[in-house]
Amino acid sequence: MVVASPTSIQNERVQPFELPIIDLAAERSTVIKNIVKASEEFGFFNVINHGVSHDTITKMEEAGFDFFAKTVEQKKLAMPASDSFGYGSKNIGINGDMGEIEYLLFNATSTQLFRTISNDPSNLRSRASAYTDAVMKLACEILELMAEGMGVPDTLCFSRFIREVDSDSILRLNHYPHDSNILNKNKDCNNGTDKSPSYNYTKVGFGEHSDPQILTILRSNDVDGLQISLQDGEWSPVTPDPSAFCVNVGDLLEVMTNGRFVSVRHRVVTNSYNNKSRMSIAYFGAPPLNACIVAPPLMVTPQRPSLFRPFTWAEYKKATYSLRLGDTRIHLFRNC
Ligand code: GA4
Repeated sequence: MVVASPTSIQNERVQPFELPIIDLAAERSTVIKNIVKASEEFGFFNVINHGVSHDTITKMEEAGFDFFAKTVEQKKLAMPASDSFGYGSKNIGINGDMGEIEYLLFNATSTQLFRTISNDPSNLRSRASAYTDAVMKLACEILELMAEGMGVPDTLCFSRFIREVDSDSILRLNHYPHDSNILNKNKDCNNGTDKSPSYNYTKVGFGEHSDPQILTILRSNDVDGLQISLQDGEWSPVTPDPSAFCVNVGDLLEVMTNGRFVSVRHRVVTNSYNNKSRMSIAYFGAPPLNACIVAPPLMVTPQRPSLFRPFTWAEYKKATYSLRLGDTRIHLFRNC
């Protein structure tokens, strides 16, 4: 039986939390040290001076907003859903998870990208292709700094996977529409300024989960909503920074670092007091389906024995898609 996931969040206490900021223009050894520290402690950090041009980012975002402004019929026509790719609304995955979201999901390799988009609204195809190229390079740079920081001699050991032509990387545009009805109610009562609890609500935009891939590079506009789960179990809102990329460790990187880097659970909530829609663009760097996922020998020591058995990305992906969004899957691949 498919049970619907919770769609609203009540009376939750949230502690604000500032993500570590990694300035890629800083001195190399400092950058490496800080990336490793943030990946071990939080699995999340913000990257500034990342080298992805403002133009590439804004053009991608504009194309996304143009697309989501179309009617549902037009959106479905432009991006028919197939193999979980294409346009989706409210349904997340195939096992009954729901959220206050509409999205576009496509394979991030250019040939696939061309297949998913059946016509080209707002130059989406070329803009997504330029954007994906740029963030893929950024992801590789970060993965190479990570490998160096872990002392691995082959510094391409993580990035090589996502550079492959048949990498299974994904690009996802998420649109969390603001609720104009609730806003109008607030406006009627309080000239639109009040955040009165009687009308305010927090709903689930994208339920809690960890990312299954290697590394996620997320860019959002200035509307809040992303929260990460800290070690004490509290949810912490992440302040959006449109000029930065929010980077997080995925399950596969946790496995390939033999548990040193952590793939942390996160979620997106929608708040009635936001008078703008949140738009995020996520690149999920993944290996080819047949890639064998295993920690490099240096990560495994007598003091730190191998935590996971080797497996392919295809196996991991299959497990991921057979489970619910909030289910953990990494433990299924642990050594006994
Ligand atoms: C979470 C991360 C990515 O958005 C995603 C999601 C995927 C989907 O939306 O199709 C999944 C989810 C994500 C993990 C569990 C499964 C698969 C929905 C779902 C219920 C594209 C991914 O790779 O895994």
